[in-house]
Amino acid sequence: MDGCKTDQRIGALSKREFRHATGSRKHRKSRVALHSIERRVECRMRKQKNFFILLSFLSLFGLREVGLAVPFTDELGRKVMVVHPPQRIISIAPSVTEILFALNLGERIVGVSSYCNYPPEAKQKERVGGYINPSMEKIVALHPDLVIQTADGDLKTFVDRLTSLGIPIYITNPRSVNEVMESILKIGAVTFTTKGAENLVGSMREKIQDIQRRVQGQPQPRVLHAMSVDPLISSGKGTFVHDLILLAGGRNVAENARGKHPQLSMEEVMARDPEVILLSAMLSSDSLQDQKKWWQRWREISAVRSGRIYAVEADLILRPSPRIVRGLEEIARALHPELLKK
Ligand code: B12
Repeated sequence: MDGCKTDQRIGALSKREFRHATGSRKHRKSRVALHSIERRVECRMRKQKNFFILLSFLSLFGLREVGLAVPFTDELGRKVMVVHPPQRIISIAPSVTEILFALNLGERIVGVSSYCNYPPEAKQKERVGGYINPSMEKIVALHPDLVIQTADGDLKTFVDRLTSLGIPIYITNPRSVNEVMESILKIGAVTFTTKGAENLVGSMREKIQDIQRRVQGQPQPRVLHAMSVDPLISSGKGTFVHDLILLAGGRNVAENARGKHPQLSMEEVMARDPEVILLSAMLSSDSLQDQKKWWQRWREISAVRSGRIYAVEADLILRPSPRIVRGLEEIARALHPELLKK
């Protein structure tokens, strides 16, 4: 008989039945209390036992076989139910695609954005549109059991529509180098590849610390990051590019500008007088040669006069992915060429 049910029935006894069953008033009190505690403990133990039997059953036969979805909270604080483990993943951002491949999940990816070009295998995957304008129809047609995208762009309506169709979407939102690593760990959790994610982040941390050690105590040049010219868009405080500049031993001249991705006028750039300019064209079709030439007209700027304008591969520093450590190395080499020879 179920102890929990018996407990409830005791509660349902009439006053007379109760007195008859339990003897004198004084003893009754303590006996009833003891009895009820025993019952409750017995009930709890039985429930726990059932729970452990269920758990061992699930781990033996796999949570997926019984179609169990596990709750997660994404990086915007949204609740997402993810089937264990997801088998048909769509990535809507190059950074997410790089993370999934680094976690050996390439075979489970059924769709990527048209900007996902790394690793080369990513180019063989079905394309679901741009990273800020993905195609709802293409995504739905691929029957994903998990979609992962970034908070970049204005995709709230898109996310709401997809959610209303019952497709789980996990949104990443890393705004610092630490958050990039945290985000990798969270993607590891959502895809049930926690160990792989921990190893990946561990090796990223080691490389970051190594670079920090090397640039420690060195002069810190004033740095301008330009992801496009005309308009000149830079990276301000609250971005992982800002962090990369600091970790590489520089000072970001755009740190006090308005907004995370401030558009700077040439007057503002001249007033901040960068000693190093880092160019990383947002789109690979933008010619870096043309950009470098464009800067030559601003001889008032220290970096232009001394020829310290460096092209840093955009995919290494504009994507919050494991490859930012290679981007960091490139930036550190540009700022301290004597310390980090190739
Ligand atoms: C700044 C910028 C970046 C920044 C940050 C992106 C961002 N946060 O928007 C960084 C450096 C990370 C970046 C990277 C890339 N970018 Co970019 N980027 C831009 C740029 C110059 C400005 C975007 C902007 O103003 N963002 C500010 C606002 C929109 O973002 P926010 O501050 O994060 O705020 C939003 C979110 O918080 C969101 N939000 C808030 N609450 C919620 C809730 C939910 C549910 C959701 C979903 C969202 C959400 O809404 C807010 C307002 O819209 C545009 C060009 C342009 N002029 O638009 C290109 C642009 C968006 N980038 C582009 C590209 C190609 C890239 C890269 C693929 C380049 C590369 N070589 O890899 C990478 C991909 C990054 C990745 N994750 O893999 C293209 C996209 C083309 C397309 N059709 O998809 C654009 C349009 C440039 C271009 N001319 O082609 N980019």
